[in-house]
Amino acid sequence: MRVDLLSGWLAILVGAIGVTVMGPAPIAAAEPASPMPPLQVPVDMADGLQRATVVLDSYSYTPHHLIVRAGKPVELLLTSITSITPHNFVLKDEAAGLSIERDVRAGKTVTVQFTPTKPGTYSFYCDKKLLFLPSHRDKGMEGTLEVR
Ligand SMILES: [Cu+2]
Repeated sequence: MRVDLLSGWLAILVGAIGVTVMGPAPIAAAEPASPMPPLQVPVDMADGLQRATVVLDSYSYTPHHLIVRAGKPVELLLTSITSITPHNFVLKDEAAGLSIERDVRAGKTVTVQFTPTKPGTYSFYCDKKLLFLPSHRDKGMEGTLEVR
C-alpha cells in the first residue's frame, strides 16, 4: 500500500513537472506590436511651416505622436480614410492658447494651422460618439502633440 501511495505521488509530481516543462512559456506583459516612433515634424523650407499629414481612421491617428517647435507655425493635414464614420480633431489647452476643434468627415482632408507658443505635451483626440456608446477617444482615438 505504501509503495502504491508513493508511486502515486511520484506520478502526480512528474505529471506536474511535465506540464510545467511542456506548457507554453509564460507571456510577460505583451508589448504593443511595433509602436510607431514619434514624428519630428519637418519644417517646409519653402514656407517655413511645420507640416505633417495625420491619418484619421476608426479609431486612431497616425502618427499619434508629433513633435514640433514652439513659436513656429504648424500645419496639419487631417486626412480621413474612413468610408462612413465621421471623426474630428480636438486640441485644447487654454493655458497654452490652443483651441482647435475641427470636424473631418469620412474620406475628407481638412487643414488646421496654429502656432504653439508654450512648450509642453498636449493631448489631441476625437470626441465623436454615438448616444450611450463610448467616445472615439475612449476607444483609443487619441494622440500627443509635443511642443519643444
Ligand atoms: Cu472619431
